Amino acid sequence: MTEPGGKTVQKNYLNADYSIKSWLFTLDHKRIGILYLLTICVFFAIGGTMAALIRLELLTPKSDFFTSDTYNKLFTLHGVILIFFFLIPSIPAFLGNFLIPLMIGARDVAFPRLNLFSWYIFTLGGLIAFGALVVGGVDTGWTFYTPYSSSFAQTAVTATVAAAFIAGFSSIFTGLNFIVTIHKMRAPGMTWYRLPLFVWAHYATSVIMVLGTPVVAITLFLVGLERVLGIGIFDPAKGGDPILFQHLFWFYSHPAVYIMILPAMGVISELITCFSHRKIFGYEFVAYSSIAIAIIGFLVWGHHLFTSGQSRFASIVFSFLTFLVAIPSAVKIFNWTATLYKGRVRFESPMLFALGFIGLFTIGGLTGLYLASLGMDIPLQDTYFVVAHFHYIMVGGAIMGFLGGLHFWWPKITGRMYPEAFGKLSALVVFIGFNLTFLPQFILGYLGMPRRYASYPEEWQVLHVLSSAGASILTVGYLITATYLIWSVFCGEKAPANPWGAKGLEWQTATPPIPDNFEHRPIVREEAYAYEENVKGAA
Ligand code: HEM
Ligand SMILES: [Cu+2]
Repeated sequence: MTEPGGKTVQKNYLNADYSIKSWLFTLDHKRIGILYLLTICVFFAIGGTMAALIRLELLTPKSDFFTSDTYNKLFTLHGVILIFFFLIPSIPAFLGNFLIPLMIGARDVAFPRLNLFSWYIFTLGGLIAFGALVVGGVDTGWTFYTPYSSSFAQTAVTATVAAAFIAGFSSIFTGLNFIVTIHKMRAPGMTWYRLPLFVWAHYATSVIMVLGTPVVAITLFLVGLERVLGIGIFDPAKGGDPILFQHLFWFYSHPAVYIMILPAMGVISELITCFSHRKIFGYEFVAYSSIAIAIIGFLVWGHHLFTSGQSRFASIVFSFLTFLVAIPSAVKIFNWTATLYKGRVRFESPMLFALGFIGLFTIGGLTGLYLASLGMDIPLQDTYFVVAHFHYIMVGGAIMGFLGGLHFWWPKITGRMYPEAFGKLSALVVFIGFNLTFLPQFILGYLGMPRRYASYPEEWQVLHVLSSAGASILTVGYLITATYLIWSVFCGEKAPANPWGAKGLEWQTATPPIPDNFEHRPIVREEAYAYEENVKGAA
């Protein structure tokens, strides 16, 4: 079916129908994945531009470019857009949608209409958020801490929390869709222990989406109600409790950080096995560690409240549980490393992103343990150390995983190869730019630089300038990637069905896949990643 030579152009999901209408009303999970990709790229560009402006302001100790008010709005816009409208949906909504049915040998997700609807409400939420943030701006930070956000902020808080509330439904529906799809639509022979680890990771992520998102949705709804009706839930002047907000917010938002990272871990597992040409070491451990992260992730939110006055006993328990959540994360790192060891490793560009992920996520995770240590968190709380910690995970980890996955599946998705040398260059530039941006921030935090300020004492300027320089390099890295990927869609070499010699059902169908995914329903007869292992000592 994929044989070249025959003149007839094969029908695939891209050329099946070119009209705009066919895209806007599509029920094909692959096209919906592409719709998400386009939308989140727009949000990434917006949030990224805000980051550039923030780094511009921080070039100098005084606030010369923006007033403090504008600066507050900048970092809020940056955080809200990038967390709620880029990082959370990025891998699941784009790659998850595109790949899960292909990987399990299904024709589509369980509820295609709900899937399309999810994209619409996501986009609607994004537009409202962007509108609110541009028209009035919001200055509360992405965490919307009360009572400032509920009673005092004069900015467009209500519209922004409404936007996040609406987008939340898209997350819940996507999670639901994935769970049912994975339970019900696996091809014959695709047992749970033959599922690709990408699918396991998305299963765990979906559980968090379904169980966690309603909590933050209600919390944000209450902030809106308090602003509009003045009911006293969070404002102490009205008999409310501002700390209650922090509990409810982090009860979702801590697990949500795993919505951002687990799918990336799923991507990395796929890349590491494929480019080591070896079955992943300890498949069950990697699969179950995703589930463990999803469960323990719900028990550690209190590590965001160490300095809020919660009881010392609570802090000790939360600190302990936070250390526990590092174990399943470390299991993954260990098993990836063990897979690389003795593997026939090829350093193609997706693999470079994967190796970058491992290094950067490790730094992010380990510094999380510093923050989880009660004594350390007191001086470090709300400093740049925390900023550096989560950027190492979210930008160094999640975005590296996103780029790795994007490069890996790009030929399958678009039917074109990108220039490999540019892929390698971009992985390198992004890695260097990233470290130069965020390493100095650990030092700044250690020295005591608080987060969310437009000005700072002069002696910290050198570190800030380094960080801003790194951000410029990082931007160049992203721009290079965007350029050659877009170029490849039009001018890239035609991609074969399985350019990396990977295992997995998605590689066994045509490139790009046909509208119904497979000509015949596949039957699975092998474990996942059944690479020939008899290569001892081979170079
Ligand atoms: C090994 C796992 C991790 C540990 C032990 C850990 C620990 C912590 C701790 C204790 C804090 C609170 C710091 C403070 O405010 O004083 C924190 C903050 C944060 N972490 Fe992590 N973390 C881990 C993984 C992650 C992951 C996977 C992500 C994201 C994908 C993440 C994102 C964040 C964010 C966004 C904040 C700050 C939120 C804010 O105040 O704006 N962390 N982390
Ligand atoms: Cu947390």
